[in-house]
Amino acid sequence: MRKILHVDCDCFYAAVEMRDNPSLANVPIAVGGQADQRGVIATSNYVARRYGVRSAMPTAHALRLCPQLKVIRPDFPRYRAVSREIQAIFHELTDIVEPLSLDEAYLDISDVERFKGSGTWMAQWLKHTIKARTGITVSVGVAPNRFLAKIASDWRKPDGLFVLTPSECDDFIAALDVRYLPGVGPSTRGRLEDMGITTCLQLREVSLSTLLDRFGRFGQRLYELARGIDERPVESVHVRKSISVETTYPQDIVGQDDCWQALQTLIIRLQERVAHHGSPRLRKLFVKIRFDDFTHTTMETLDHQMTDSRFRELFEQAWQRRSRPVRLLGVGVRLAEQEDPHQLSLFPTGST
Ligand code: TTP
Ligand code: MG
Repeated sequence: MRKILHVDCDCFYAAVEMRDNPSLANVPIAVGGQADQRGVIATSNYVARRYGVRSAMPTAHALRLCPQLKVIRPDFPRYRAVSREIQAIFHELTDIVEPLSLDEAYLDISDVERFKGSGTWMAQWLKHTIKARTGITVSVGVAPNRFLAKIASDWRKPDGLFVLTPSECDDFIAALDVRYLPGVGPSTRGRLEDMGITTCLQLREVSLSTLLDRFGRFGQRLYELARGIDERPVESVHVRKSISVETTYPQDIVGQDDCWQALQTLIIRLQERVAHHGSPRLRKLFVKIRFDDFTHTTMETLDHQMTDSRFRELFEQAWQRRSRPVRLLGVGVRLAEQEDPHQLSLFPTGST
C-alpha cells in the first residue's frame, strides 16, 4: 500500500503578492492582465473570491463583480523563486517529488522513515516549514494513491490538511460526487447525470462494457476511479518529451475569435512553463482542440520557436476540421532530444 502526499499552495500568485506587500492581505486582489488589454485573471485572493472573482475570467468582468479589485501584473521570476524554495523543502522529506506546476506537487512518502512514517505528521511538518520559511500557506492531502491525494488537498482548502487512511477510502469514494474524478468535466458529468449517476457508488453499479461503450477508453478509467484504483506512480525523474497546457471549459466556447482569444492565454502559460523547465530546445509546436461532439484534433508543425503566428496557423487548421463549439483547448511543444549526461560519462575523457 502506497502513501502519497499532494501539496497545493493557496491562491499561489496572490499569496506571493500579499506576502511581499502585507497591506494587500485584507483587500480583494487579483493577479492578471489589464482590463483594457482584454486581460484575464490568473488567480485571486480569497477576499476577492467572495465576490465571485475566478481564474481565467476576463479582468473586465472581474472588475464589474468587484469594482475595488486591485489587479496586479504577474511577476513570474518571483513566483518561480518561491516555487524553488518550496520544492527544496519537499526534497528534505523525500526525493520522489513530481511537480505539476509552480504551486503543486505529488510526493511518494511510502518509504519515508522520519516522523515514524506518519503521513499526517509529515504533512503538518511540511505546512509548518513552508509557512515559516517562505510565508506561503499550502493545503495538503494524504491518501493511498494520486487521485485521492489530489482530492484530499482540495477538501479543506485553504490552509487544509485532510488525510484518507486506507480503511476510510472506500466510504469516502462511494459518497463522492463524480465531478471530483479527474477528467470528469461539466459535459461528462452531464452525460453521467443523464444515466442517473451523480455519485461514485452509482457509477460502480454500471458495467465496464457499458462504460466502454459510452465513453470509449475513458470508460475504463471511470470504472477504476469509482473503485479507488489508481496505480499511476509518482514520477520524479522522467525524461520530459513535451510540455503542454490545456483547459476544459465550463461552457463550450463558440466561434473562432473567442477560441483564439482563449488559446492566447494558454500560450502565455505555456511560455511560462517552458521557461520554468529551463527553456529546453524545441522540436515541434502543437495545438489541440476537442469539440462539443467529443471528436478531437491535434495539429503540429516543426519549429524551434514559439510564436503567436505559428500557433495561430495551427489553430486555424485545427479549427477548420470541424468548426463547432469547443470544450477543450490545448497548446504544447515537443522537445528536441536531450543529451544524456550519464551516457556521456560512459566514455570518460583520457581513457584508452
Ligand atoms: P491553482 O492551484 O489552480 O490556483 P491557486 O493556487 O491560485 O488557488 P487555490 O488556492 O485554489 O489553489 O493554480 C496555481 C497558479 O497557477 C495560480 O496562482 C495562478 C496560475 N493559474 C493561471 O495562471 N490561470 C489559471 O486559469 C489557473 C487555474 C491558475
Ligand atoms: Mg493552488
